[in-house]
Amino acid sequence: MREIGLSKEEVIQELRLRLEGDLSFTDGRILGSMCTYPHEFAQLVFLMNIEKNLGDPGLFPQTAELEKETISMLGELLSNPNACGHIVTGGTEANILALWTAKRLRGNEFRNEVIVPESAHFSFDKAADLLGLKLVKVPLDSRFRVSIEDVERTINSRTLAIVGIAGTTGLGVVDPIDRLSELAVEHDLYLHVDAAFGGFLLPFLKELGYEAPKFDFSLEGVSSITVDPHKMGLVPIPAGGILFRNKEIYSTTAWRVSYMAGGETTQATLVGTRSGAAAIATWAMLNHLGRKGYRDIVKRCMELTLWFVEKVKSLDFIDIVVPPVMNIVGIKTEGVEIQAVAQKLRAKGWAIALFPSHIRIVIMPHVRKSHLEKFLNDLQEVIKSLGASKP
Ligand code: 0PR
Repeated sequence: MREIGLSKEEVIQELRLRLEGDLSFTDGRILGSMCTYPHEFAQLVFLMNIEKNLGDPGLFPQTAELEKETISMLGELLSNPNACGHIVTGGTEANILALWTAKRLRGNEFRNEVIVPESAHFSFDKAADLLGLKLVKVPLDSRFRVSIEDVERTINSRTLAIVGIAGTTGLGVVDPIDRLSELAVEHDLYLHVDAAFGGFLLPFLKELGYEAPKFDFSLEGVSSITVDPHKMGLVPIPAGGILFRNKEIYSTTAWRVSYMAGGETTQATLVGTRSGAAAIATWAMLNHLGRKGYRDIVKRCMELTLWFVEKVKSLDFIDIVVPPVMNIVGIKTEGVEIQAVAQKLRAKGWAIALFPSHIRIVIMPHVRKSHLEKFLNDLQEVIKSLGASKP
C-alpha cells in the first residue's frame, strides 16, 4: 500500500483505466447473465443507507423492522405472509442456510442425504461439502425437470431433505414441486425450493396468463424457499432471500449473541456483519414497483423471449432445447459442436453462458431486441463459418 494517498481525481482516473475492460449491462453484449443493471431508485436507496448493519440490529432497529416487512411482502408473493427469513448475500447463502436448517432440524450421523435434481445449482455442492451432507443427484425427465419416479425410488431412511428448483440455472424450467411436496409430506422430509431466479417471475407469469406451475408455500410440504432480489428483483448485489415456512423452522439456525453494541440479539444468517442497505433497497423496490411494475417488466421480458425463440427456430442447424417457461432460452446446435459455436461467439464479444450441450440466453430487463438481432446475425454467420452439415 502507498505511504501517501492519491487524490480522489487520480484514483477515479486510475479506476477508469483499470475497469475499462469490464462489460456493462447497457452495452448489449451480456446475454448470458442472471443479473442486470440495478434499478436506479434501488441504487439511490442503497447509497442512502450504506452504513446500516443488520448484524447488530439493536443499533438499527428500524432497519430490522423493514427487513421483517420485506420478508413478509416476499412471503405474501409466495403465498405465506407469515414466512420468516432474511435478505442475505445471494442464492448460495440462502441454499446453504436451507440445508443447514434441515440438518439441525432433523439430521444426524445416519440421516444425512439430500436429494437434488441433476440440474441443481452448484451452490448445493458447496453446501453439502460444508455441512458434511451427501448429495444424491437424480436424473431429469424429457422436459428437463426432475424425474419424480427417480426421486421416489431414491428416498430411503437416510434421506434428510429434497430440493426442487423453480427456474433451473440452465434452462429456467420448474420441477414438479407439487409432487415433491406430496413426497415430502408422505415421508416426513424437509423440502427446500430454489426459486432464486424464478421466485420473482412465476407469481407474475401466472397473473399474465402464462403457464406457471405451483412452487411456493401454498404447497404444504415446502419448508423453505430461496428467492433473490438481485436477479429479477432489480436490487443491487448483495441481495438474496431465504424464507422459512414458520418461526419454528427459521429459529433452528438462530445463534444468541449477548455482547453487541446494540444489545443482545440473535443471528440466523451465515454472515455476521451484513448489508442493511440491501434489505432496505429490496423494501423500496417492492413498494415502488408494486405487483404491476414487476408484472410489466416480466411481460416485456417474456414477449421478447418468445419473439427470440421463434427467430432461433427459423434458423438452420440450431434449435431451442425446450420451450421456455421463463425468460431463459437454451440453444442447441445440429451438425456442429456447441462448444465451437460458443467459442466463436465469445470471440465476437458475446457474453453467453455455456452448458455441456447448450448455450443459455437470459432475456433480462437490460436486453433489447436490437441486441438480439445482432446476436442472431452473428450466430448465423458462426454456424456457416463452421460448415455445419446435417449429420
Ligand atoms: N440457485 C439458482 C437456481 C441459481 O441460478 C443461482 C445462481 C444460485 C442459486 C446462486 O445464486 P448466487 O450466485 O446469488 O449465490 N445463478 C446464476 C448462474 O449461475 C448466478 C450468476 C449471475 C452467474 C450472474 C453469472 C452472472 O453473470 O448463472
